[in-house]
Amino acid sequence: MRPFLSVLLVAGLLAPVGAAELTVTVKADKAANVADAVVALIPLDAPVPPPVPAARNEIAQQNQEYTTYVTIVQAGSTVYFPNKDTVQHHVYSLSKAKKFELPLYNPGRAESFVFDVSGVVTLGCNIHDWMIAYLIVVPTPYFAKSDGFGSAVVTAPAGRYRLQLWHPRMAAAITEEITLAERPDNKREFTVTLKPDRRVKRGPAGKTSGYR
Ligand SMILES: [Cu+2]
Repeated sequence: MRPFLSVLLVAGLLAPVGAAELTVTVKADKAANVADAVVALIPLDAPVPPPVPAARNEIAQQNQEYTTYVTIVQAGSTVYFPNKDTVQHHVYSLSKAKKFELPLYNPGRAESFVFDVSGVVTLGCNIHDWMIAYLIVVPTPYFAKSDGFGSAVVTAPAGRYRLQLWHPRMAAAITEEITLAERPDNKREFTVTLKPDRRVKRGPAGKTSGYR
């Protein structure tokens, strides 16, 4: 071994960095918990590990809804769009991060795409207006989505990161620098302003429409 490398090893610089855990709590103006907020940590000093090839990312169509309202994947990941319904669906996105269209396709089929540009991809279906979902493509494997308590837990190596916080109803993402210590109780709390929920309300279940 070259002396330079041994020195680095002795100094611990090449040893695996200890894991850290960060809990981000997201609240809205009136103290309500915010679910479906996206927290991503982009390493500032360390290289970004590539996406796990075996990970299966899926946004299905079921009961004429997208199964997940907000989905996060690392840039370079493949996402499948299986139709698990008994009716045909269409998928489109006009977003800069990925413009695409899957023409009407039958139950049982699953189209897939690779999403390699970071950004927000808004998904719709031109048959069912109320179907909307967000795919957030981030340049890092370290991310989490807040739960019903407004809590998102991200595990990452200790170190310095650019933290990005986003929600479909926020006007813009919040970005800040954060340093994670090698311990499980790193914490950060955000209070955000949410725009009104613009989702198209689905008609009452009993009501018939030509497209159902
Ligand atoms: Cu549809």
